[in-house]
Amino acid sequence: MTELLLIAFVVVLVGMVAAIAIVGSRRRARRRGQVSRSSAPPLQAPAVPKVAPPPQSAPLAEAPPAIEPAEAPPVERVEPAEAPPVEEEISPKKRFRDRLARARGTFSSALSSMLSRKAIDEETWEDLEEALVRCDVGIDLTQQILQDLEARAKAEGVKDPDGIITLLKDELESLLAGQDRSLVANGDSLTTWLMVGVNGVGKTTTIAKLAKRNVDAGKSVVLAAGDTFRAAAAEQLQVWGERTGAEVIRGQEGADPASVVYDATDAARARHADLLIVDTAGRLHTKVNLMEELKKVRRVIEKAGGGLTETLLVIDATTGQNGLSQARQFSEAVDVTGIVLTKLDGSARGGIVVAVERELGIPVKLVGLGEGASDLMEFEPRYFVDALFE
Ligand SMILES: Nc1nc2c(ncn2[C@@H]2O[C@H](COP(=O)(O)OP(=O)(O)O)[C@@H](O)[C@H]2O)c(=O)[nH]1
Ligand SMILES: [Mg+2]
Repeated sequence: MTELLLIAFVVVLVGMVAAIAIVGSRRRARRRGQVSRSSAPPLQAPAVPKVAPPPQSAPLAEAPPAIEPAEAPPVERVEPAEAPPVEEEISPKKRFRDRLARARGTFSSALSSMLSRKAIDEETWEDLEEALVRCDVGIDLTQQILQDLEARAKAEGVKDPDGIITLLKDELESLLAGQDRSLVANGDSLTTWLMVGVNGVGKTTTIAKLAKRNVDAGKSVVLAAGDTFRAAAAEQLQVWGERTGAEVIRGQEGADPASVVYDATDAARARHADLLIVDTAGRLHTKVNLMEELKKVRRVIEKAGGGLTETLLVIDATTGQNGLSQARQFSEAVDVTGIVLTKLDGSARGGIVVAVERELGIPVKLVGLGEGASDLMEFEPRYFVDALFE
Protein backbone atom coordinates (compact mmCIF):
# COMPACT_ATOMS: atom_id res chain seq x y z
CA MET A 1 0.00 0.00 0.00
CA THR A 2 2.81 2.35 0.97
CA GLU A 3 4.44 1.28 -2.28
CA LEU A 4 1.36 2.22 -4.21
CA LEU A 5 1.21 5.57 -2.43
CA LEU A 6 4.89 6.13 -3.17
CA ILE A 7 4.43 5.32 -6.87
CA ALA A 8 1.41 7.62 -7.03
CA PHE A 9 3.39 10.39 -5.34
CA VAL A 10 6.29 9.96 -7.81
CA VAL A 11 3.90 10.02 -10.79
CA VAL A 12 2.28 13.22 -9.50
CA LEU A 13 5.70 14.75 -8.82
CA VAL A 14 7.00 13.87 -12.30
CA GLY A 15 3.81 15.25 -13.79
CA MET A 16 4.19 18.53 -11.90
CA VAL A 17 7.85 18.87 -12.86
CA ALA A 18 6.98 18.18 -16.49
CA ALA A 19 4.15 20.72 -16.39
CA ILE A 20 6.41 23.36 -14.86
CA ALA A 21 9.07 22.64 -17.47
CA ILE A 22 6.62 23.02 -20.38
CA VAL A 23 5.15 26.28 -19.04
CA GLY A 24 8.64 27.66 -18.42
CA SER A 25 9.87 26.87 -21.89
CA ARG A 26 6.79 28.48 -23.44
CA ARG A 27 7.32 31.63 -21.40
CA ARG A 28 10.95 31.82 -22.47
CA ALA A 29 10.03 31.24 -26.05
CA ARG A 30 7.34 33.91 -25.93
CA ARG A 31 9.80 36.35 -24.42
CA ARG A 32 12.11 35.72 -27.40
CA GLY A 33 9.20 36.36 -29.71
CA GLN A 34 9.26 32.88 -31.11
CA VAL A 35 6.06 31.59 -29.84
CA SER A 36 6.03 28.04 -31.08
CA ARG A 37 6.60 27.92 -34.85
CA SER A 38 3.97 25.36 -35.18
CA SER A 39 1.24 27.35 -33.47
CA ALA A 40 -1.24 29.74 -35.10
CA PRO A 41 0.53 33.07 -34.36
CA PRO A 42 3.11 32.65 -37.20
CA LEU A 43 0.28 32.59 -39.71
CA GLN A 44 -1.09 35.69 -38.20
CA ALA A 45 2.30 37.34 -38.07
CA PRO A 46 2.40 38.39 -41.74
CA ALA A 47 -1.06 39.71 -41.19
CA VAL A 48 0.32 41.99 -38.55
CA PRO A 49 2.21 44.18 -41.02
CA LYS A 50 -0.85 44.18 -43.28
CA VAL A 51 -3.02 45.26 -40.43
CA ALA A 52 -0.27 47.44 -39.20
CA PRO A 53 -0.52 50.26 -41.78
CA PRO A 54 -2.71 52.37 -39.52
CA PRO A 55 -0.15 52.40 -36.72
CA GLN A 56 2.65 52.58 -39.29
CA SER A 57 0.94 55.27 -41.28
CA ALA A 58 1.01 57.46 -38.23
CA PRO A 59 4.79 57.79 -38.18
CA LEU A 60 4.75 58.22 -41.98
CA ALA A 61 2.12 60.86 -41.65
CA GLU A 62 4.31 62.54 -39.12
CA ALA A 63 7.37 62.15 -41.30
CA PRO A 64 6.65 64.90 -43.85
CA PRO A 65 7.27 67.67 -41.36
CA ALA A 66 10.68 66.11 -40.88
CA ILE A 67 11.16 65.55 -44.60
CA GLU A 68 9.81 68.90 -45.73
CA PRO A 69 12.40 71.05 -44.03
CA ALA A 70 14.99 68.68 -45.47
CA GLU A 71 13.57 69.10 -48.96
CA ALA A 72 12.96 72.81 -48.72
CA PRO A 73 16.58 73.96 -49.15
CA PRO A 74 16.97 72.38 -52.61
CA VAL A 75 13.83 74.20 -53.72
CA GLU A 76 15.30 77.42 -52.39
CA ARG A 77 18.61 76.68 -54.03
CA VAL A 78 16.97 76.24 -57.41
CA GLU A 79 15.34 79.66 -57.31
CA PRO A 80 18.48 81.82 -57.28
CA ALA A 81 19.83 79.77 -60.17
CA GLU A 82 16.69 80.55 -62.16
CA ALA A 83 16.66 84.21 -61.18
CA PRO A 84 19.03 85.62 -63.87
CA PRO A 85 16.85 84.57 -66.84
CA VAL A 86 13.91 86.20 -65.06
CA GLU A 87 16.11 89.31 -64.71
CA GLU A 88 16.75 89.23 -68.44
CA GLU A 89 13.03 89.06 -69.15
CA ILE A 90 12.27 92.41 -67.52
CA SER A 91 10.02 94.27 -69.92
CA PRO A 92 11.49 97.43 -71.49
CA LYS A 93 8.79 99.51 -69.79
CA LYS A 94 9.73 98.12 -66.38
CA ARG A 95 13.44 98.56 -67.02
CA PHE A 96 12.88 102.22 -67.86
CA ARG A 97 10.81 102.63 -64.71
CA ASP A 98 13.31 100.84 -62.44
CA ARG A 99 16.41 102.54 -63.79
CA LEU A 100 14.99 106.04 -63.91
CA ALA A 101 14.07 105.97 -60.21
CA ARG A 102 16.55 108.72 -59.36
CA ALA A 103 15.48 110.96 -62.24
CA ARG A 104 11.88 110.39 -61.14
CA GLY A 105 12.82 111.49 -57.62
CA THR A 106 14.40 114.67 -59.02
CA PHE A 107 11.28 115.44 -61.07
CA SER A 108 8.87 114.86 -58.21
CA SER A 109 10.82 116.98 -55.75
CA ALA A 110 11.22 119.75 -58.34
CA LEU A 111 7.48 119.70 -59.03
CA SER A 112 6.41 119.39 -55.39
CA SER A 113 5.99 123.10 -54.67
CA MET A 114 3.91 123.57 -57.80
CA LEU A 115 1.74 120.60 -56.87
CA SER A 116 1.17 121.95 -53.38
CA ARG A 117 -0.80 124.90 -54.79
CA LYS A 118 -4.57 124.65 -54.87
CA ALA A 119 -5.33 126.79 -57.90
CA ILE A 120 -3.40 127.83 -60.97
CA ASP A 121 -1.94 131.31 -60.82
CA GLU A 122 1.20 133.20 -61.78
CA GLU A 123 3.25 131.39 -59.14
CA THR A 124 2.22 127.99 -60.49
CA TRP A 125 3.92 128.81 -63.77
CA GLU A 126 6.99 130.20 -62.03
CA ASP A 127 7.31 127.00 -59.99
CA LEU A 128 6.94 124.89 -63.11
CA GLU A 129 9.56 126.95 -64.95
CA GLU A 130 12.03 126.49 -62.12
CA ALA A 131 11.29 122.76 -61.95
CA LEU A 132 11.90 122.21 -65.67
CA VAL A 133 15.17 124.13 -65.65
CA ARG A 134 16.29 122.16 -62.60
CA CYS A 135 15.57 118.94 -64.49
CA ASP A 136 17.88 119.93 -67.38
CA VAL A 137 15.17 120.71 -69.88
CA GLY A 138 17.13 123.88 -70.75
CA ILE A 139 15.92 127.50 -70.70
CA ASP A 140 14.78 127.86 -74.31
CA LEU A 141 12.83 124.63 -74.38
CA THR A 142 11.33 125.40 -70.97
CA GLN A 143 9.95 128.69 -72.31
CA GLN A 144 8.42 126.92 -75.27
CA ILE A 145 6.83 124.26 -73.04
CA LEU A 146 5.41 126.91 -70.67
CA GLN A 147 3.83 128.83 -73.53
CA ASP A 148 2.23 125.70 -74.95
CA LEU A 149 0.94 124.57 -71.56
CA GLU A 150 -0.51 127.95 -70.62
CA ALA A 151 -2.38 128.09 -73.90
CA ARG A 152 -3.66 124.54 -73.54
CA ALA A 153 -4.65 124.97 -69.88
CA LYS A 154 -6.71 128.00 -70.86
CA ALA A 155 -8.27 126.34 -73.88
CA GLU A 156 -9.09 123.12 -72.04
CA GLY A 157 -10.20 124.78 -68.81
CA VAL A 158 -7.62 123.02 -66.63
CA LYS A 159 -8.03 124.34 -63.09
CA ASP A 160 -5.66 122.39 -60.84
CA PRO A 161 -1.92 121.57 -60.78
CA ASP A 162 -2.56 117.83 -61.33
CA GLY A 163 -4.21 118.73 -64.61
CA ILE A 164 -1.08 120.69 -65.59
CA ILE A 165 1.06 117.63 -64.94
CA THR A 166 -1.13 115.58 -67.28
CA LEU A 167 -0.67 118.28 -69.93
CA LEU A 168 3.10 118.34 -69.29
CA LYS A 169 3.41 114.58 -69.82
CA ASP A 170 1.49 114.91 -73.03
CA GLU A 171 3.67 117.83 -74.15
CA LEU A 172 6.93 115.96 -73.47
CA GLU A 173 5.69 112.93 -75.37
CA SER A 174 4.66 115.02 -78.35
CA LEU A 175 8.03 116.84 -78.35
CA LEU A 176 9.69 113.42 -78.69
CA ALA A 177 7.23 111.96 -81.16
CA GLY A 178 7.72 111.17 -84.81
CA GLN A 179 11.45 110.38 -84.87
CA ASP A 180 12.93 107.37 -86.65
CA ARG A 181 15.11 105.85 -83.94
CA SER A 182 16.20 102.68 -85.73
CA LEU A 183 19.87 101.98 -86.37
CA VAL A 184 20.33 101.87 -90.12
CA ALA A 185 22.14 98.87 -91.65
CA ASN A 186 22.98 97.92 -95.23
CA GLY A 187 21.30 94.81 -96.55
CA ASP A 188 23.91 92.27 -97.61
CA SER A 189 27.03 94.41 -97.72
CA LEU A 190 29.14 95.74 -94.86
CA THR A 191 27.59 98.25 -92.49
CA THR A 192 29.79 100.62 -90.46
CA TRP A 193 28.82 102.56 -87.36
CA LEU A 194 31.17 105.27 -86.13
CA MET A 195 31.11 106.17 -82.44
CA VAL A 196 32.19 109.63 -81.29
CA GLY A 197 32.12 111.52 -78.00
CA VAL A 198 34.41 112.86 -75.27
CA ASN A 199 36.36 110.63 -72.89
CA GLY A 200 34.50 108.66 -70.27
CA VAL A 201 31.00 109.06 -71.69
CA GLY A 202 30.67 105.33 -72.44
CA LYS A 203 31.71 104.91 -76.10
CA THR A 204 33.69 101.71 -75.63
CA THR A 205 31.13 100.04 -73.34
CA THR A 206 28.35 101.01 -75.74
CA ILE A 207 30.35 99.41 -78.57
CA ALA A 208 30.69 96.25 -76.46
CA LYS A 209 26.94 96.15 -75.84
CA LEU A 210 26.17 96.67 -79.53
CA ALA A 211 28.73 94.00 -80.48
CA LYS A 212 27.19 91.48 -78.08
CA ARG A 213 23.69 92.16 -79.31
CA ASN A 214 24.68 91.70 -82.96
CA VAL A 215 26.90 88.65 -82.39
CA ASP A 216 24.00 87.08 -80.44
CA ALA A 217 21.77 87.80 -83.44
CA GLY A 218 24.14 85.77 -85.62
CA LYS A 219 26.03 88.66 -87.25
CA SER A 220 29.78 88.71 -87.75
CA VAL A 221 31.13 91.83 -86.09
CA VAL A 222 34.51 93.57 -86.37
CA LEU A 223 35.63 96.33 -83.99
CA ALA A 224 38.16 99.00 -84.97
CA ALA A 225 40.34 100.34 -82.14
CA GLY A 226 40.44 103.90 -83.43
CA ASP A 227 41.32 105.40 -80.04
CA THR A 228 45.10 105.22 -80.41
CA PHE A 229 45.63 108.23 -78.16
CA ARG A 230 45.31 106.35 -74.87
CA ALA A 231 47.42 103.24 -74.38
CA ALA A 232 44.71 101.34 -72.51
CA ALA A 233 41.94 102.05 -75.01
CA ALA A 234 42.80 99.34 -77.56
CA GLU A 235 43.42 96.89 -74.75
CA GLN A 236 39.96 97.58 -73.31
CA LEU A 237 38.36 97.03 -76.72
CA GLN A 238 40.35 93.82 -77.20
CA VAL A 239 38.98 92.41 -73.92
CA TRP A 240 35.43 93.28 -74.97
CA GLY A 241 36.04 91.67 -78.35
CA GLU A 242 37.10 88.43 -76.70
CA ARG A 243 34.10 88.46 -74.38
CA THR A 244 31.54 89.19 -77.05
CA GLY A 245 32.96 87.16 -79.92
CA ALA A 246 33.81 90.14 -82.15
CA GLU A 247 37.15 90.47 -83.95
CA VAL A 248 39.24 93.50 -82.98
CA ILE A 249 41.57 95.28 -85.40
CA ARG A 250 44.10 97.48 -83.66
CA GLY A 251 47.30 99.31 -84.56
CA GLN A 252 50.43 100.33 -82.76
CA GLU A 253 50.04 102.68 -79.84
CA GLY A 254 50.07 106.24 -81.14
CA ALA A 255 49.39 105.07 -84.69
CA ASP A 256 47.37 107.25 -87.05
CA PRO A 257 43.72 106.39 -86.23
CA ALA A 258 42.76 106.85 -89.88
CA SER A 259 45.18 104.10 -90.93
CA VAL A 260 43.88 101.72 -88.23
CA VAL A 261 40.32 102.39 -89.38
CA TYR A 262 41.35 101.89 -93.01
CA ASP A 263 42.89 98.50 -92.16
CA ALA A 264 39.82 97.53 -90.14
CA THR A 265 37.46 98.41 -92.99
CA ASP A 266 39.64 96.40 -95.36
CA ALA A 267 39.68 93.42 -93.00
CA ALA A 268 35.92 93.57 -92.40
CA ARG A 269 35.28 93.59 -96.16
CA ALA A 270 37.72 90.75 -96.77
CA ARG A 271 36.00 88.63 -94.11
CA HIS A 272 32.53 89.50 -95.43
CA ALA A 273 31.63 90.81 -91.98
CA ASP A 274 28.15 92.22 -91.45
CA LEU A 275 29.05 95.03 -89.11
CA LEU A 276 32.09 97.18 -88.34
CA ILE A 277 31.93 99.41 -85.27
CA VAL A 278 34.62 102.08 -85.01
CA ASP A 279 35.83 103.35 -81.63
CA THR A 280 37.48 106.79 -81.59
CA ALA A 281 39.46 108.97 -79.22
CA GLY A 282 37.54 111.36 -77.00
CA ARG A 283 40.39 113.70 -76.36
CA LEU A 284 43.43 114.93 -78.31
CA HIS A 285 45.92 117.70 -77.63
CA THR A 286 43.41 120.22 -78.85
CA LYS A 287 39.75 120.17 -79.67
CA VAL A 288 40.49 121.26 -83.23
CA ASN A 289 42.75 118.24 -83.66
CA LEU A 290 40.03 115.92 -82.43
CA MET A 291 37.37 117.28 -84.78
CA GLU A 292 39.78 117.20 -87.73
CA GLU A 293 40.74 113.65 -86.93
CA LEU A 294 37.13 112.53 -86.73
CA LYS A 295 36.40 114.09 -90.11
CA LYS A 296 39.40 112.22 -91.54
CA VAL A 297 38.24 108.91 -90.03
CA ARG A 298 34.84 109.44 -91.60
CA ARG A 299 36.34 110.10 -95.03
CA VAL A 300 38.54 107.00 -94.76
CA ILE A 301 35.60 104.73 -93.97
CA GLU A 302 33.70 106.07 -96.95
CA LYS A 303 36.73 105.77 -99.25
CA ALA A 304 37.45 102.21 -98.15
CA GLY A 305 33.86 101.17 -98.88
CA GLY A 306 32.80 100.63 -95.27
CA GLY A 307 29.16 101.52 -95.95
CA LEU A 308 28.89 104.08 -93.14
CA THR A 309 25.24 104.38 -92.09
CA GLU A 310 25.47 105.76 -88.56
CA THR A 311 27.66 108.28 -86.78
CA LEU A 312 26.53 107.94 -83.18
CA LEU A 313 27.37 110.66 -80.68
CA VAL A 314 27.63 109.30 -77.16
CA ILE A 315 26.72 111.73 -74.36
CA ASP A 316 26.88 111.17 -70.62
CA ALA A 317 23.42 112.24 -69.41
CA THR A 318 24.75 113.16 -65.97
CA THR A 319 26.76 116.04 -67.46
CA GLY A 320 23.58 117.98 -68.20
CA GLN A 321 23.97 121.24 -70.10
CA ASN A 322 27.69 120.59 -70.54
CA GLY A 323 26.78 117.47 -72.52
CA LEU A 324 24.57 119.63 -74.67
CA SER A 325 27.43 121.96 -75.61
CA GLN A 326 29.64 118.96 -76.46
CA ALA A 327 26.87 117.71 -78.66
CA ARG A 328 26.80 120.99 -80.57
CA GLN A 329 30.54 120.85 -81.27
CA PHE A 330 30.54 117.25 -82.45
CA SER A 331 27.49 117.64 -84.63
CA GLU A 332 29.10 120.61 -86.38
CA ALA A 333 32.22 118.57 -87.19
CA VAL A 334 30.79 115.22 -88.19
CA ASP A 335 27.37 114.50 -89.57
CA VAL A 336 25.86 112.90 -86.44
CA THR A 337 22.93 110.62 -87.25
CA GLY A 338 21.92 109.59 -83.75
CA ILE A 339 22.53 110.23 -80.06
CA VAL A 340 23.32 107.62 -77.43
CA LEU A 341 22.55 109.01 -73.96
CA THR A 342 24.35 106.93 -71.35
CA LYS A 343 24.13 106.77 -67.55
CA LEU A 344 20.47 107.74 -67.32
CA ASP A 345 20.37 105.32 -64.39
CA GLY A 346 22.66 107.60 -62.39
CA SER A 347 22.22 111.13 -61.18
CA ALA A 348 20.98 112.30 -64.59
CA ARG A 349 18.05 114.71 -64.55
CA GLY A 350 16.00 113.27 -67.39
CA GLY A 351 15.17 116.60 -69.05
CA ILE A 352 18.47 116.40 -70.96
CA VAL A 353 16.94 113.78 -73.29
CA VAL A 354 14.31 116.20 -74.56
CA ALA A 355 16.74 119.13 -74.60
CA VAL A 356 19.38 117.32 -76.70
CA GLU A 357 16.92 115.97 -79.21
CA ARG A 358 15.02 119.23 -79.68
CA GLU A 359 18.05 121.48 -79.68
CA LEU A 360 20.09 119.44 -82.16
CA GLY A 361 17.23 117.99 -84.14
CA ILE A 362 18.99 114.61 -83.95
CA PRO A 363 17.10 111.59 -82.63
CA VAL A 364 18.13 109.92 -79.38
CA LYS A 365 18.41 106.37 -80.69
CA LEU A 366 19.76 104.48 -77.70
CA VAL A 367 19.89 105.05 -73.97
CA GLY A 368 22.21 103.50 -71.38
CA LEU A 369 20.23 102.49 -68.30
CA GLY A 370 23.07 100.65 -66.55
CA GLU A 371 26.30 98.77 -67.11
CA GLY A 372 24.84 95.40 -68.13
CA ALA A 373 24.63 94.32 -71.79
CA SER A 374 20.83 94.46 -71.77
CA ASP A 375 20.85 97.95 -70.21
CA LEU A 376 21.52 99.55 -73.58
CA MET A 377 18.04 100.07 -74.94
CA GLU A 378 16.20 101.56 -77.87
CA PHE A 379 14.84 104.88 -76.70
CA GLU A 380 11.09 104.68 -76.20
CA PRO A 381 9.59 108.14 -75.42
CA ARG A 382 6.41 106.81 -73.85
CA TYR A 383 8.21 104.52 -71.38
CA PHE A 384 10.65 107.32 -70.66
CA VAL A 385 8.03 109.97 -69.91
CA ASP A 386 5.93 107.53 -67.84
CA ALA A 387 9.03 106.60 -65.84
CA LEU A 388 9.70 110.26 -65.02
CA PHE A 389 6.28 110.75 -63.47
CA GLU A 390 4.96 107.51 -61.98
N1 LIG B 1 25.79 103.46 -64.79
C1 LIG B 1 26.16 103.45 -66.06
N2 LIG B 1 27.48 103.42 -66.36
C2 LIG B 1 27.84 103.41 -67.67
C3 LIG B 1 26.88 103.42 -68.71
N3 LIG B 1 27.56 103.41 -69.88
C4 LIG B 1 28.88 103.40 -69.59
N4 LIG B 1 29.07 103.40 -68.26
C5 LIG B 1 30.35 103.43 -67.52
O1 LIG B 1 31.09 104.60 -67.85
C6 LIG B 1 32.49 104.35 -67.74
C7 LIG B 1 33.25 104.87 -68.96
O2 LIG B 1 32.91 104.10 -70.07
P1 LIG B 1 33.85 103.93 -71.38
O3 LIG B 1 33.08 103.06 -72.32
O4 LIG B 1 35.21 103.48 -71.02
O5 LIG B 1 33.89 105.42 -71.91
P2 LIG B 1 34.68 105.98 -73.19
O6 LIG B 1 35.86 106.73 -72.66
O7 LIG B 1 33.71 106.93 -73.86
O8 LIG B 1 35.05 104.85 -74.07
C8 LIG B 1 32.63 102.87 -67.51
O9 LIG B 1 32.87 102.63 -66.16
C9 LIG B 1 31.26 102.30 -67.89
O10 LIG B 1 30.95 101.13 -67.21
C10 LIG B 1 25.47 103.45 -68.35
O11 LIG B 1 24.55 103.47 -69.16
N5 LIG B 1 25.19 103.46 -67.00
MG1 LIG C 1 36.90 104.30 -74.82
